[in-house]
Amino acid sequence: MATEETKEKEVKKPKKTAIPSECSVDSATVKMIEKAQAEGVETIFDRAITMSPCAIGAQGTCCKNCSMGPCRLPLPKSGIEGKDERKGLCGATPNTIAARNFARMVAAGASAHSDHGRGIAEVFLAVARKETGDYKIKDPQKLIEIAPDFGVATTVTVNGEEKDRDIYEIALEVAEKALAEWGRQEGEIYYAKRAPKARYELWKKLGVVPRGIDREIVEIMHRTHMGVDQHYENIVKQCTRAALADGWGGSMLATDLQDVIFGTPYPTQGHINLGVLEKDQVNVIIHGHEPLLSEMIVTAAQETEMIEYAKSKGAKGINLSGMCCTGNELLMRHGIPIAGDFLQQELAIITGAVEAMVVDVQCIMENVANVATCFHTKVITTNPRARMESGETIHIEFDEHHAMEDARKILKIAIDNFQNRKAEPMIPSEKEVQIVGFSYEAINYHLGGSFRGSYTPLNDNIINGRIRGIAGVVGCNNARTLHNNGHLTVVKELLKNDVIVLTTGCNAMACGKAGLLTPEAASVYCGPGLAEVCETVGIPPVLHMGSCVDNSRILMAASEVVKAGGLGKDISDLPAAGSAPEWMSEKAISIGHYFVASGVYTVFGVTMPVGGAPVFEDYLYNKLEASLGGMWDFEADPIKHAHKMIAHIDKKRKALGIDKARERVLMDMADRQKLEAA
Ligand code: NFS
Repeated sequence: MATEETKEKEVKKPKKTAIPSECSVDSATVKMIEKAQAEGVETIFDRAITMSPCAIGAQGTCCKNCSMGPCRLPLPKSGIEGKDERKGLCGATPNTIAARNFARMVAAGASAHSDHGRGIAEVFLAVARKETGDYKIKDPQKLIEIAPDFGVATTVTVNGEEKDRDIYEIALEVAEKALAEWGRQEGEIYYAKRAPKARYELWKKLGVVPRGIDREIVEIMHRTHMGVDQHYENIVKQCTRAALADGWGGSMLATDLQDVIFGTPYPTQGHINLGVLEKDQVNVIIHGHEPLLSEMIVTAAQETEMIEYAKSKGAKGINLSGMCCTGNELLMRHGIPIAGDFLQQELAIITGAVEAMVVDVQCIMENVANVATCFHTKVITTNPRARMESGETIHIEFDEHHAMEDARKILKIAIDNFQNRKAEPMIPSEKEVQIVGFSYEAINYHLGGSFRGSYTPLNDNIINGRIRGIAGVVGCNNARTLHNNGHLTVVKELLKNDVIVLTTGCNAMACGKAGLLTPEAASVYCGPGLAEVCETVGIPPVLHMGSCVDNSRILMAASEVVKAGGLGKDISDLPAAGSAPEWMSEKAISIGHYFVASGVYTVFGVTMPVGGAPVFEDYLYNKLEASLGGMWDFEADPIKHAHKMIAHIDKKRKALGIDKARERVLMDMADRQKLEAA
């Protein structure tokens, strides 16, 4: 029994804290963790030290889908010899349990992206109906391009003469059809046909073309209920439908409709890291995922009246910056700086310079509200789906019908808070420049030029071996691994081996902070072939394609590469691979699975919650390729991770018969070097 003295010691014993330099490879992050610890403010990095993950959950073999459990089926330390006898009370095997858990992650991830998409579609409908004056159709060209996918005509014949239809008329029809995609009970989502023909035919043959988005997600929840689907292969089949409904449905609709109302991104310059905060200005961080309100905040922050109001309170102006994917959306379209990635959200507040953190949905840590109470920062929640119990948050509910009014109200709260700073802020100096905005339309334009927009030059350079292959490297940060290290090591290793990288989400932010999103990075980090191509075209070797819903842009880019010819008939024929080196969210699992289902070999880092079910694991990592052409893999070591991707790319080059071309390119280089040395 503890004596009074030992009890006191226990209370006083300082909590274990993280060692800042071991938390991140980003110096701004390290500095702010040090500041947090000096001021006694706990962050996620400390909690990752004091709390270990559950070993059984991490294996994917804990079932809590009924009240007879949780049934926990850890893999015996000695492994399985002979028949695997493990089962839950109902008899569910580790494979059934891990597959169910995996499926529920797909369902949650697909829901997050798709519900975001639904929100955009609803606002788009309000715009088309002219119910809101705050939003407009900013990119009518994109609307005209997507309308045929919904079977909506863009012209009309009057007295034998073909005329353009009114843009709002087109918008209304597209909006109604788009919104109906969520509730579609039969048939298939419109965008499935955007995939290369061979892919679409394969999906048809396998019976996995999604019906409605909501329907596929609901069906996962049904099948994973106690006592329903008890075969991991059949569960994965439903994962495929739901994930495809996300990638080629909810996410792709979100991307397209956002482009129509906010503009399609084209290359622009922006800045990134905590150094974008301004000491003398009112700092407002916009954090989350839906750009609906944040687009209005951008407009409101430019109003003279608002700037004057900020000045009247002693500030030099209003400084907006983004965080997570709302940040990516604003960066891509307006060049608004990004203050940081997922793991930097608490740290931004710890600078003491943030007047308001405006949050909407997804990837918002509840602890930002607690951290904010140690400083003057106001945390403002704006979405009815996302409120907070912790801290002292303010809720201003966003409504598209009075969006500008909401935006002004929020900015006023931030401005009024400027004078409440508790101490001199400490803003790290780190701030990198980056070139962003590579929508698949922009890549088309950049590679082919304005008269000859096409992916052909990219294909030519893949065929001739200067570019070895294409990688999509995406996904989150994870406090269980060295922040940004996995992202940067994987990406740099790929570049060194002449693999061009397409990026989104928090990987894009890691790359931006490390200076990889500039054309100049090509000569520093790339192999000779890729460097030559990037230098000739004037593009960075890592192309920032946007937020996580914008992974749909990667699907479109891959489809365009197939259509440009010479690299096979399907996405699965391409010398390409996917990766999420530091993933953590359920959205990443949904994305991973729609990449796989689209024919991409996809490697995840950190951990995969399937290790406790070896048969299911083997199905995902090996067997799935036979049916889908793509498959999952896992590799925690970032160098090996990159080399698994490169090996797959080489396998595909060989199958296409273009492996010899690369040998010639390498020989050319060696010969050139020999000449130079002589
Ligand atoms: Ni994607 Fe973007 Fe980042 Fe992960 Fe979260 S912000 S939606 S989920 S953490 S990449």
